[in-house]
Amino acid sequence: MYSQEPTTDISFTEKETLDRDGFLILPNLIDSPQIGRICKELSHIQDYEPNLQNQSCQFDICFMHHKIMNGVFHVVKKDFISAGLHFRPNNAGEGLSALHIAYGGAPRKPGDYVACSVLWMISDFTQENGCTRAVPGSHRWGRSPSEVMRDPTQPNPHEIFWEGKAGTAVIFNGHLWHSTTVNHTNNKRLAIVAYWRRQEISIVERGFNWGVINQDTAHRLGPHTSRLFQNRGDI
Ligand SMILES: O=C(O)CCC(=O)C(=O)O
Ligand SMILES: [Fe+2]
Repeated sequence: MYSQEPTTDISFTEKETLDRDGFLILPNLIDSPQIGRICKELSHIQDYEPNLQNQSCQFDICFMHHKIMNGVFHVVKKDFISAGLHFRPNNAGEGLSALHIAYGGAPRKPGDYVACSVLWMISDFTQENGCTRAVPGSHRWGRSPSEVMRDPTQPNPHEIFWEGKAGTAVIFNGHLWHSTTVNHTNNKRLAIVAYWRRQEISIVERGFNWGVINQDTAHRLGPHTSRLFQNRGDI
């Protein structure tokens, strides 16, 4: 299990960036040996998988990293719970997708955000291999891309690309416009995305069991960390 550095916190400037842009890119959070162990685990998983927290302790860094968890709290401002640790590969030749937001409920007032995601780059992310694109500041607009853009799969004039080395994490507001882009290389681009929700918001909103843990995982994590998930012995 990952052991965190207790003193690391998100800085004032980083909070300002998160408030203004709706995302914060933090490089070098996972070292190469750990990336290697994560890749080995992911090689057993074919495609999209919503509950990596039950698959292996190698992914625990994605919900144990002190600074990242502080960043999530800064966005949602209240107790929060996991809606799953998701394996998000972008296969060679695929990835064209519509700009979207992570939260499907009624529009929220600027500053009153109920969802936050954290994207962990497990491969290097480049524009060539289908890195994520995002529209800075769009979390403050209170509208989803499909309400504003005729075709949200098209480029947006204000979009930027999240490029970075494997081991980089991006904390992003759940109301920020973002999407995957086309992977023009012959290699799979690997990512893990952690979805977080305010505890008061139902996480079974789409009928999935996102964010549940089984008995083995609850035992591995212990009572304190298990509280980040829904503990269900029956899965
Ligand atoms: O894989 C990506 O580039 C983005 C994934 C995404 O949109 C998400 O997990 O919410
Ligand atoms: Fe998304």
